[in-house]
Amino acid sequence: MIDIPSGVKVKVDHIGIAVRDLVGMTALYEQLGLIKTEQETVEEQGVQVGIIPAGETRIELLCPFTEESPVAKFIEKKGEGLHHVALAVTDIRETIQRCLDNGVKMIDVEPRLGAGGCLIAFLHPKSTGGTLIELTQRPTEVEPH
Ligand code: CMX
Repeated sequence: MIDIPSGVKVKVDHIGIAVRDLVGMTALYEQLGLIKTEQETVEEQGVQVGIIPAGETRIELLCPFTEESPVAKFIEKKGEGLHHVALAVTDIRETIQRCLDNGVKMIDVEPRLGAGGCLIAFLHPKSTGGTLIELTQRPTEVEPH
């Protein structure tokens, strides 16, 4: 059994959904009563992100604007749909190390800067039964290293 330190709290930070038509999909969610509050361009990932709060979590609609985007490659290969699940962790470096110690293949062994000043790291879908999992640590919980 894996030894999880006491006090570790994890929740679903957001669910990333790959879309071709950000405007059309935003309208669909608005019909369901979920309203997009922000839109952000993440140049490094080649996506426009529509942020839709949903209770304690949020839905992020990911619309690629370049063919080089990992999301564009995903849509080409698998079609639109669930792209990743992001888990909010309190200590991302500790979580990465625990994953590595247990043989999980990480895309990022060092956290990098994501949207909103969060530190993020991805687990490889080959190690997770096919779901891309993102770890994210909010800026308030980011400690200087
Ligand atoms: N969910 C599940 N599987 C995925 C996936 C996803 N989101 N993206 C890729 N894969 C799978 C592919 O289907 C492929 O599987 P098979 O080998 O069985 O066919 C495998 O992963 C490798 O994919 P690939 O198309 O050959 O692409 P790459 O190896 O170049 O990259 C990956 C794959 C996951 C390493 C890359 O997409 C990546 O680094 N992703 C993390 C970054 C990212 O997705 N950013 C967008 C998020 C935007 C944001 O939150 O801001």
